Amino acid sequence: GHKPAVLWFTGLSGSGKSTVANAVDKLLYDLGCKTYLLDGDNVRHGLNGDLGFSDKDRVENIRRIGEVSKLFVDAGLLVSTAFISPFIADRDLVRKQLADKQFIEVFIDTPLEVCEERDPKGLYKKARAGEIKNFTGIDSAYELPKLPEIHVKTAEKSIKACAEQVVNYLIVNGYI
Ligand code: GGZ
Repeated sequence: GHKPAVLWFTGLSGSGKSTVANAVDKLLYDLGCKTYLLDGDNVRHGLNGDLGFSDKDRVENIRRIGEVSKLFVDAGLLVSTAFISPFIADRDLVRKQLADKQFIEVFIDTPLEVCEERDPKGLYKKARAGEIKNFTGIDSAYELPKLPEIHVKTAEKSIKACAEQVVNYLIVNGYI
Protein backbone atom coordinates (compact mmCIF):
# COMPACT_ATOMS: atom_id res chain seq x y z
CA GLY A 1 0.00 0.00 0.00
CA HIS A 2 0.89 3.65 -0.04
CA LYS A 3 -0.24 6.93 1.48
CA PRO A 4 -2.25 9.23 -0.79
CA ALA A 5 -0.70 12.59 -1.73
CA VAL A 6 -0.25 15.10 -4.51
CA LEU A 7 3.10 15.55 -6.18
CA TRP A 8 2.66 19.15 -7.31
CA PHE A 9 5.16 19.81 -10.09
CA THR A 10 5.82 23.49 -10.75
CA GLY A 11 8.21 25.18 -13.16
CA LEU A 12 8.53 27.09 -16.40
CA SER A 13 7.20 26.00 -19.79
CA GLY A 14 9.77 23.60 -21.20
CA SER A 15 11.29 22.91 -17.77
CA GLY A 16 10.41 19.22 -18.00
CA LYS A 17 7.46 19.08 -15.58
CA SER A 18 5.31 16.81 -17.73
CA THR A 19 8.23 14.64 -18.79
CA VAL A 20 9.43 14.01 -15.23
CA ALA A 21 5.86 13.67 -13.90
CA ASN A 22 5.10 11.04 -16.56
CA ALA A 23 8.28 9.14 -15.68
CA VAL A 24 7.41 9.30 -11.96
CA ASP A 25 3.85 8.15 -12.63
CA LYS A 26 5.18 5.13 -14.52
CA LEU A 27 7.67 4.21 -11.78
CA LEU A 28 4.90 4.46 -9.16
CA TYR A 29 2.53 2.38 -11.26
CA ASP A 30 5.24 -0.28 -11.63
CA LEU A 31 5.64 -0.25 -7.82
CA GLY A 32 1.95 -1.11 -7.54
CA CYS A 33 0.68 2.32 -6.50
CA LYS A 34 -2.68 3.70 -7.56
CA THR A 35 -1.80 6.84 -9.47
CA TYR A 36 -3.24 9.54 -11.66
CA LEU A 37 -1.52 12.26 -13.68
CA LEU A 38 -3.10 15.63 -14.38
CA ASP A 39 -1.45 17.80 -17.03
CA GLY A 40 -2.29 20.25 -19.75
CA ASP A 41 -3.24 17.46 -22.14
CA ASN A 42 -6.11 16.13 -20.04
CA VAL A 43 -7.15 19.30 -18.18
CA ARG A 44 -6.62 22.43 -20.26
CA HIS A 45 -8.61 21.06 -23.21
CA GLY A 46 -11.51 19.70 -21.16
CA LEU A 47 -12.32 20.80 -17.61
CA ASN A 48 -10.44 24.08 -18.06
CA GLY A 49 -11.11 24.59 -21.75
CA ASP A 50 -12.71 27.93 -20.98
CA LEU A 51 -9.52 29.36 -19.44
CA GLY A 52 -6.62 31.24 -21.03
CA PHE A 53 -3.40 32.65 -19.62
CA SER A 54 -4.34 35.92 -17.95
CA ASP A 55 -3.41 36.06 -14.25
CA LYS A 56 -7.10 35.62 -13.41
CA ASP A 57 -7.47 32.52 -15.58
CA ARG A 58 -4.25 30.96 -14.24
CA VAL A 59 -5.53 31.44 -10.69
CA GLU A 60 -8.79 29.68 -11.61
CA ASN A 61 -6.89 26.97 -13.52
CA ILE A 62 -4.85 26.12 -10.42
CA ARG A 63 -7.86 26.36 -8.10
CA ARG A 64 -9.79 23.78 -10.11
CA ILE A 65 -6.78 21.49 -10.46
CA GLY A 66 -6.30 21.73 -6.69
CA GLU A 67 -9.92 20.72 -6.10
CA VAL A 68 -9.69 17.77 -8.50
CA SER A 69 -6.40 16.67 -6.92
CA LYS A 70 -8.06 16.68 -3.53
CA LEU A 71 -10.81 14.39 -4.83
CA PHE A 72 -8.24 11.92 -6.15
CA VAL A 73 -6.34 12.08 -2.84
CA ASP A 74 -9.60 11.37 -1.02
CA ALA A 75 -9.93 8.32 -3.31
CA GLY A 76 -6.52 7.15 -2.08
CA LEU A 77 -4.33 7.90 -5.09
CA LEU A 78 -0.84 9.26 -5.56
CA VAL A 79 -1.60 12.17 -7.88
CA SER A 80 0.94 14.01 -10.00
CA THR A 81 0.06 17.43 -11.41
CA ALA A 82 2.18 19.19 -14.02
CA PHE A 83 1.23 22.85 -14.45
CA ILE A 84 3.37 25.97 -14.40
CA SER A 85 1.38 27.21 -11.37
CA PRO A 86 3.40 30.44 -11.34
CA PHE A 87 2.00 32.08 -8.21
CA ILE A 88 3.04 31.22 -4.64
CA ALA A 89 -0.38 32.17 -3.22
CA ASP A 90 -2.19 29.68 -5.46
CA ARG A 91 0.18 26.82 -4.71
CA ASP A 92 -0.10 27.57 -0.98
CA LEU A 93 -3.90 27.60 -1.23
CA VAL A 94 -3.87 24.04 -2.61
CA ARG A 95 -1.41 23.03 0.11
CA LYS A 96 -3.77 24.41 2.78
CA GLN A 97 -6.73 22.46 1.38
CA LEU A 98 -4.94 19.17 1.88
CA ALA A 99 -3.92 17.49 5.10
CA ASP A 100 -0.41 17.83 6.45
CA LYS A 101 2.12 15.98 4.22
CA GLN A 102 -0.44 15.39 1.47
CA PHE A 103 0.94 18.24 -0.65
CA ILE A 104 4.44 17.68 -1.97
CA GLU A 105 5.79 20.62 -3.96
CA VAL A 106 8.22 19.49 -6.64
CA PHE A 107 10.16 22.40 -8.09
CA ILE A 108 11.35 21.57 -11.57
CA ASP A 109 14.15 24.08 -11.53
CA THR A 110 15.40 24.54 -15.07
CA PRO A 111 17.00 27.89 -15.97
CA LEU A 112 14.97 30.05 -18.34
CA GLU A 113 17.91 30.00 -20.79
CA VAL A 114 17.74 26.21 -20.94
CA CYS A 115 13.93 26.17 -21.39
CA GLU A 116 14.24 28.76 -24.11
CA GLU A 117 17.01 26.79 -25.80
CA ARG A 118 14.85 23.63 -25.72
CA ASP A 119 11.75 25.51 -26.92
CA PRO A 120 10.01 22.25 -27.98
CA LYS A 121 6.88 23.99 -29.26
CA GLY A 122 8.49 27.21 -30.50
CA LEU A 123 6.49 29.19 -27.93
CA TYR A 124 9.44 31.15 -26.48
CA LYS A 125 10.36 32.28 -29.99
CA LYS A 126 6.80 33.49 -30.52
CA ALA A 127 6.73 35.17 -27.10
CA ARG A 128 10.01 37.00 -27.84
CA ALA A 129 8.54 38.10 -31.16
CA GLY A 130 5.47 39.44 -29.35
CA GLU A 131 3.17 36.94 -31.03
CA ILE A 132 2.18 35.42 -27.65
CA LYS A 133 1.43 37.80 -24.78
CA ASN A 134 1.72 37.05 -21.05
CA PHE A 135 4.20 34.24 -21.54
CA THR A 136 5.64 32.92 -18.29
CA GLY A 137 9.27 33.96 -17.83
CA ILE A 138 9.07 36.53 -20.63
CA ASP A 139 6.28 38.97 -19.81
CA SER A 140 4.44 37.10 -17.06
CA ALA A 141 5.90 36.25 -13.65
CA TYR A 142 7.07 32.94 -12.26
CA GLU A 143 7.35 33.10 -8.47
CA LEU A 144 10.06 30.72 -7.26
CA PRO A 145 9.08 28.14 -4.64
CA LYS A 146 10.63 29.13 -1.32
CA LEU A 147 10.73 25.75 0.42
CA PRO A 148 9.78 23.00 -2.05
CA GLU A 149 9.79 19.50 -0.61
CA ILE A 150 11.71 18.31 -3.68
CA HIS A 151 14.08 20.43 -5.78
CA VAL A 152 14.87 18.88 -9.16
CA LYS A 153 17.50 20.22 -11.56
CA THR A 154 16.75 18.76 -14.97
CA ALA A 155 19.66 20.51 -16.69
CA GLU A 156 22.11 18.54 -14.55
CA LYS A 157 20.84 14.97 -14.82
CA SER A 158 18.78 12.52 -16.85
CA ILE A 159 14.99 12.26 -16.77
CA LYS A 160 15.37 8.83 -15.20
CA ALA A 161 17.55 10.24 -12.40
CA CYS A 162 15.09 13.11 -11.85
CA ALA A 163 12.17 10.68 -11.59
CA GLU A 164 14.12 8.44 -9.22
CA GLN A 165 14.88 11.47 -7.00
CA VAL A 166 11.13 12.07 -6.62
CA VAL A 167 10.27 8.42 -5.98
CA ASN A 168 13.13 8.18 -3.50
CA TYR A 169 11.63 11.08 -1.53
CA LEU A 170 8.38 9.10 -1.28
CA ILE A 171 10.20 6.01 -0.06
CA VAL A 172 12.42 7.85 2.46
CA ASN A 173 9.40 9.72 3.85
CA GLY A 174 7.20 6.65 4.22
CA TYR A 175 4.64 7.31 1.47
CA ILE A 176 5.44 4.03 -0.26
C1 GGZ B 1 2.78 30.06 -20.45
C2 GGZ B 1 1.62 29.05 -22.17
C3 GGZ B 1 1.12 30.28 -22.55
C4 GGZ B 1 1.51 31.44 -21.82
C5 GGZ B 1 0.32 28.79 -23.90
N1 GGZ B 1 2.33 31.28 -20.76
O1 GGZ B 1 5.20 24.21 -22.81
P1 GGZ B 1 3.75 23.96 -22.78
O2 GGZ B 1 2.97 25.07 -23.58
O3 GGZ B 1 3.22 22.64 -23.12
O4 GGZ B 1 3.27 24.40 -21.37
C6 GGZ B 1 2.69 25.69 -21.34
C7 GGZ B 1 1.25 25.52 -20.96
C8 GGZ B 1 1.02 26.20 -19.60
O5 GGZ B 1 -0.23 25.84 -19.09
P2 GGZ B 1 -0.43 25.69 -17.53
O6 GGZ B 1 -1.84 25.27 -17.32
O7 GGZ B 1 0.62 24.81 -16.98
O8 GGZ B 1 -0.19 27.19 -17.02
S1 GGZ B 1 -0.60 27.84 -15.63
O9 GGZ B 1 -0.27 26.89 -14.55
O10 GGZ B 1 0.19 29.09 -15.52
O11 GGZ B 1 -2.04 28.13 -15.64
C9 GGZ B 1 2.68 26.20 -22.78
C10 GGZ B 1 1.27 26.67 -23.02
O12 GGZ B 1 0.46 26.15 -21.96
N2 GGZ B 1 1.11 28.13 -23.02
N3 GGZ B 1 0.31 30.11 -23.64
N4 GGZ B 1 1.07 32.66 -22.15
N5 GGZ B 1 2.46 28.93 -21.12
